[in-house]
Amino acid sequence: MKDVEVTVPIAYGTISFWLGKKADEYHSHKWTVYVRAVNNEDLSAIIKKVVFQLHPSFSNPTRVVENPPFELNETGWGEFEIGISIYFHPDISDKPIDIFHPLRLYPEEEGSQPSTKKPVVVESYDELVFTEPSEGFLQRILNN
Ligand code: SLL
Repeated sequence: MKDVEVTVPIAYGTISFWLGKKADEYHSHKWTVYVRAVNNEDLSAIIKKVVFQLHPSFSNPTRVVENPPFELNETGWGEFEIGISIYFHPDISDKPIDIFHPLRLYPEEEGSQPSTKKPVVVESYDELVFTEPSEGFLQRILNN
């Protein structure tokens, strides 16, 4: 559709918890990396899959999530840049969007003690903009 633009605000980020007594050398934290709509709506009308690229120290570091919620849970010991590739349904775009997101496990505030209750959260916002969307795509998001 000409002169139509669809803008979808998204949030992506990581949330991590120190495991406290349950921590061991290689699994000191549990964490989640996610992509979601800012209004928490279901993104599956738009997103076909999200590929999370983890550090090579993880087994099977390329993780594909094909259904919502587009998130991944893991445990680990270190901070690294997570690659996030968002793939769209074929009638929307054949170009994935590639994002890098820093996984943080340790709080940045000086003097803060590790806590099993207070997560370390890093969240970013972005907008997906689709120009001249197809009829099918518009129908799907309007009926969503
Ligand atoms: C560092 N540059 O040296 C970083 C790399 C990698 C973290 C951190 C693996 C966990 C698992 C894991 O946490 N890797 O083996 O399951 O600090």
